[in-house]
Amino acid sequence: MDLQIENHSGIALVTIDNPPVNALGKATRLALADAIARLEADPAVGAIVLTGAGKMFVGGADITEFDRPPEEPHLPDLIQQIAASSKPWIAALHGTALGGGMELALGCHYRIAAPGTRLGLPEVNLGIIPGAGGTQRLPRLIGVEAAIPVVAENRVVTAGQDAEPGLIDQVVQGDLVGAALTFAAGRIGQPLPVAASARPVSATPEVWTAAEARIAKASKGNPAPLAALAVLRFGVENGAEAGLANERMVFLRLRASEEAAALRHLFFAERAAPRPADLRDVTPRTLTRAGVIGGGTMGTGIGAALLAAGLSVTLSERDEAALQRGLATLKGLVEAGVKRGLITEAQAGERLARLSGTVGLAAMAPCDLVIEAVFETLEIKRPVFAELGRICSPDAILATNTSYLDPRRIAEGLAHPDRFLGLHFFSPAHVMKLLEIVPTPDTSRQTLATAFDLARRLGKIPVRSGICDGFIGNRILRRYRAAAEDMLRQGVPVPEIDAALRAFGFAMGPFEMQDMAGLDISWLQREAARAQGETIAVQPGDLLVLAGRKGQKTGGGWYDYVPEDRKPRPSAEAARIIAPLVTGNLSLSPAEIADRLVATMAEEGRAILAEGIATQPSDIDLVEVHGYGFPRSKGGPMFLTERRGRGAHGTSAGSGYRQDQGRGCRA
Ligand code: T1G
Ligand code: NAD
Repeated sequence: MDLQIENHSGIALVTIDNPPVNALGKATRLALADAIARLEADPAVGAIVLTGAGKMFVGGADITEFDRPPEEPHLPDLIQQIAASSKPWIAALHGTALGGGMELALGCHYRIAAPGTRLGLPEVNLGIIPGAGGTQRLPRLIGVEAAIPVVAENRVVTAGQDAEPGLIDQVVQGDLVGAALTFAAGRIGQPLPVAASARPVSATPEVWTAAEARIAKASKGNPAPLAALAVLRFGVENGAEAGLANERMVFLRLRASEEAAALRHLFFAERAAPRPADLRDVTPRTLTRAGVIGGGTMGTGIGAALLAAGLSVTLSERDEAALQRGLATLKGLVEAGVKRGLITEAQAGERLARLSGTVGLAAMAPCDLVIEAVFETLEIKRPVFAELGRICSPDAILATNTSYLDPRRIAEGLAHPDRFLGLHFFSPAHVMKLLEIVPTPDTSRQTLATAFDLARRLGKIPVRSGICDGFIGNRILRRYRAAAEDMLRQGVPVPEIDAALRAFGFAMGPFEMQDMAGLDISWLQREAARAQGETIAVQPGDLLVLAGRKGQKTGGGWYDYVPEDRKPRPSAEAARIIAPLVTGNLSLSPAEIADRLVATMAEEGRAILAEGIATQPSDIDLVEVHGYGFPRSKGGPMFLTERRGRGAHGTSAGSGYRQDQGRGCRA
């Protein structure tokens, strides 16, 4: 369909109709180009109302076209034709007007909006900039200071709330199109407003300086936000015509960039994640009452996430003292949201009203979901589930948050095992978006579909994992760390390895990360395995732990630390302790260090795919980006090595990135 045109007493009503988001794909642009030309030439048409069918105005340009060269008609040209029209164009906005959708509205002479309509220019999230006039028209409508956060910082404004004056001409309750037609009727034959691009605009040097510092700090390896600011400023200082030409040039350059390709890859992977194709025919159960067992680090974070998603939460602990500690921690997490301005006091109060505590498991009986987060030992977890199996209803979903234990062993003997699975949250659980969903062979499709639906309600990125040691993320983490320690043994110094990974885009390198978490955690795991008779060679980390260097918590690990300062300082003492295990004098550039470690992650990812533990490469990228700090602007290890394997840039072992590996996940 793409576009419908109706005539209402000399006013043309143009409705963009391209489900699901009215994206401005080529067919829609062709229909719009034809409509613009016909309506401009039709003497019977005195004004035009432009609106969107369905739940929104327009969600943007069609991102699926961005892997191909741009095709005519180009959106900025169509918008320029509307802006230059001799007849008034009135945009009637509802739902969302994002990216090219907002730019289309900015090209119109007037904008009428339903209250709550969201307008934004999220292009920078995709590694590009607004490419259809937004960087030039918006500052001339609402001022530079108001425009910068929208153009370069992904700020969304809402009609009837904070949409700046000058952006929305009328906010109308009820019949939006009717109000827009009436508004249009009053503009027929009237002088048109001064075109947005022709309006004066200016800003003080302080505005640019403050914006540049703020945006540089926040943009984390994504060049688009600063580019958007620079393009906006260029137009202010050189005029709209030059500004529009410059915007187009910079947009096309970024559109073809590796960063933009990476961010588009994640955009589509993130939207597909909560709705796996093989579960779309299953109706998820409705969950309202959740139980959380264990009020420690994870249990309190999980409880806060469940409260934020609107469920009631009963927190269970071993004894009253532990329960009070857990409830206090959980309340603190909710109240921290108020301090940080994320929620209001009233919202915090409403959430805490849905929180209760109990000692033991009896109060879990009415829950339709129970998530266990007790100590990481089978001897404690298994009895918890055995008792839950007796107490809870047969269709209550029971989930373990275990990191490393085999869920099948935790559920041994459990009544109705079809409703059991692993839900592996990441710490802090109310912040980290990744959720590894780990079904057992007995888990039903409805239980699985309900878990994915829960993830969506929690605002998480769910990834299905088969059962193996560490599931997807921790298995790759172990391989990554081992590769870094191999590099260390070959002679590459610890600080150089960490610096290379920070330069690549990680917040910290593998050794800094270990110092933060504590070297003793993995040392204890190795010692336990050795005690079971497993042969594990002495690791550099063993020598450090045995020398009392467990990381930040002991004032030293791979690095030295001074009290009250978490800044890692290269340690001659650590180097001396591990020297017996350093046998080479390998020297690598930062890019070679990062390439080798990313290639190792991808190699483990390919093994995970081959074993059916993960269903598709993009799931592995989501795990790394949302669970382990892999830089978004690189797209993930599978994406990056595939692009390099195709010679996009840099060097790296094999590609191995094949779409649709889909072997189904071995539960
Ligand atoms: N292009 C193509 N497909 C899109 C799309 C888009 N812009 N937006 C969404 N989809 C797909 C999405 O992948 C999913 O597909 C389905 O539509 C429903 O999406 C010139 C160049 C609009 C707020 O960045 O933020 O304009 O999985 O589940 O929850 O300067 O989609 O069903 O197969 O997210 O109702 C700028 C991106 C583009 C907005 C709707 N615009 N989209 O949310 O639906 S660049 C954006 C969103 C641009 C100009 C530049 C959201 C939404 P599938 P959904 P939703
Ligand atoms: P924690 O030690 O902080 O908390 C565990 C809590 O469980 C304690 O408060 C303890 O009192 C309580 N508990 C123990 N037995 C109980 C019982 N029978 N009934 C009720 N409460 C009981 O541990 P944590 O870090 O929150 O980890 C919990 C689980 O989550 C573990 O399986 C762990 O592997 C997993 N996990 C941890 C992380 C992490 O980063 N900490 C990340 C993901 C998953």
